[in-house]
Amino acid sequence: MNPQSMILPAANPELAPWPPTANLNVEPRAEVLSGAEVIVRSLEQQGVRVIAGIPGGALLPLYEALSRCSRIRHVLARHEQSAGFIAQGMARITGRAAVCLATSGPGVTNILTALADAKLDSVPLVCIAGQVPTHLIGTDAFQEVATVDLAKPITKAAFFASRADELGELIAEAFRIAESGRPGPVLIDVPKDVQLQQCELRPRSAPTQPGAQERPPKCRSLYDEAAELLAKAERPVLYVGGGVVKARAEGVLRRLAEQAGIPVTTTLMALGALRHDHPLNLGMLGMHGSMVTHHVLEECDLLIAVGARFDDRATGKPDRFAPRAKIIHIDIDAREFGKIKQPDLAIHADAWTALVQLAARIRFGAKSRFDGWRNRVSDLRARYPSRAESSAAQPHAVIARVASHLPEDVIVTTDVGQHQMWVAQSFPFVRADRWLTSGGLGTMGFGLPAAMGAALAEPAATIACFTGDGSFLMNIQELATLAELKLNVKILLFDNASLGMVRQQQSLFYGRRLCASEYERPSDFVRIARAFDIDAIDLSTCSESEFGTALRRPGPVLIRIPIGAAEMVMPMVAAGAANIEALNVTQ
Ligand SMILES: Cc1ncc(C[n+]2csc(CCOP(=O)(O)OP(=O)(O)O)c2C)c(N)n1
Repeated sequence: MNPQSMILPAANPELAPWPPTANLNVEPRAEVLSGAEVIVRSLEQQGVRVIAGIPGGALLPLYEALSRCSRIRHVLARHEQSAGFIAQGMARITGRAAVCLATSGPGVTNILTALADAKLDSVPLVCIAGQVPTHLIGTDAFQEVATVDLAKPITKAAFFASRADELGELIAEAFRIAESGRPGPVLIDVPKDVQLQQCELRPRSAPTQPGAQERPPKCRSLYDEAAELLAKAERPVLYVGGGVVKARAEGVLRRLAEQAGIPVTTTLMALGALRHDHPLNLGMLGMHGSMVTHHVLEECDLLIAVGARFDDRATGKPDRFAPRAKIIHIDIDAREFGKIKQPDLAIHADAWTALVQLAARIRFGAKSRFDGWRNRVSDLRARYPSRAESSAAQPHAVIARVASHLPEDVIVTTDVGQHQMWVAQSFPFVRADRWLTSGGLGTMGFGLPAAMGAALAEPAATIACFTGDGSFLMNIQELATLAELKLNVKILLFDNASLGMVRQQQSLFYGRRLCASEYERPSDFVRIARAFDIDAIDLSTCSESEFGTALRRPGPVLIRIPIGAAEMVMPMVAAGAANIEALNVTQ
């Protein structure tokens, strides 16, 4: 792993050190703590400063301990799913596991979506769930659900805490698992009586460091093989996924691409890994990717997949994806090899290490070998300009306008639907680690709470949250939390009075039979936001200077942007089709 990416727990001078510095001559004294106090201490030891959650009976001992003996800031979300997404926002920005809390039963079932979302997008989270007292487990007690059973398939690990004295180890282990190798969410289910149980606690040794384990084997000779494949190739392409962003390997990616002169296409998760205007950047591939990418991949003879998992949205029909290419697949998670496409060479490594090794093997003069290929790519670009470049299509034009008022280091979040794809296609991304979208699970309702989490992690940043009216309604209650916290979140609400992406699919693939995709009575979002005490304006009635001021003034604001219901995201690959068969119609 890139050493720079190992963000160690931030030292908080305000907090008493724990464990106390060991005095080797004196037997360390055991302390008597409750399970809840052990949890709080352990979270502090991991450097946690902010957590999000909602209390309930089964979690009240933990909340009592938080208020009595900790300076950890608790953010009271208005729905547990949002608490999970707030934690995701923090984790996606810092790269460290963030913490969310949910009480037993409905609190847990509400937060599961955010955990599943974190699993598919490899986001490190630690969720602490309250559980009914041990003696009631299995009795269908009030607010009892089988939390660990529910969480297991959608988390990296799910633990049940049966004793207070094991909580310290469990929490350290949860952070280690969440952050090491391929990151992901971990849940700990803690019965109420275990939170109340007293235990003797001896000071532990130093906390484990993130990424300290799960090191993939050294595979030096495989890099030589990769270099040989590249030396024999004539039309190589780098296919870059979220693993590059997780490993903070964007710098070395650029170096490799430039040294060897290889065109780069990124997945939705890796947008910005190469600046949007970099000459080697082909743009996004997949269902709503650029036509030029589809054509380049059709002709490519060596695909170097780095931290990408050949997701169906990226590949389309897998056997028609990059059909002429040999494949080198580099991934931190060996389970990805051959899952969708059989690689000719698999390298089990984190993206940073692998790209450094490959870059070191680029032969002098390699770049000029691919001059012809780059010329061909330029021809294809001219033949298939992206829609964002070629038209003043309303959504793309609005996105460009929004971007022109935002700082270059803006953090961008989205919800799910057409607006998400328009932003993916045309926002001028310069940094991938400031792009937060629900890629794997595609969860409507992600955008606003994730933006709030990002703002909590980086209070000085500007956060632009692009959302659709359908998605926004799924976690609209968080406007209350936003008003309370006054975070610098700009909500760009694309209002087409419909579930646009569903409407689009019905229009294209279901004989234009629109069913349950249009709102009969659209909501008045400006009034709703104002009722929550959030400033709000409507782009159809405000001047350009009001618009710019709203985006630049610190603090939250909602801007309603009317979008024609018939607007479509193009190109679009139909489900089951090959990417090269993408539709590219204009309504
Ligand atoms: C929680 C959830 N439910 C349903 C879907 C299926 N779905 C995908 S896009 C979409 C419509 C989104 O509408 P909106 O947020 O208004 O965005 P638009 O497509 O109009 O830009 C739906 C219902 C989903 N992705 N997530």
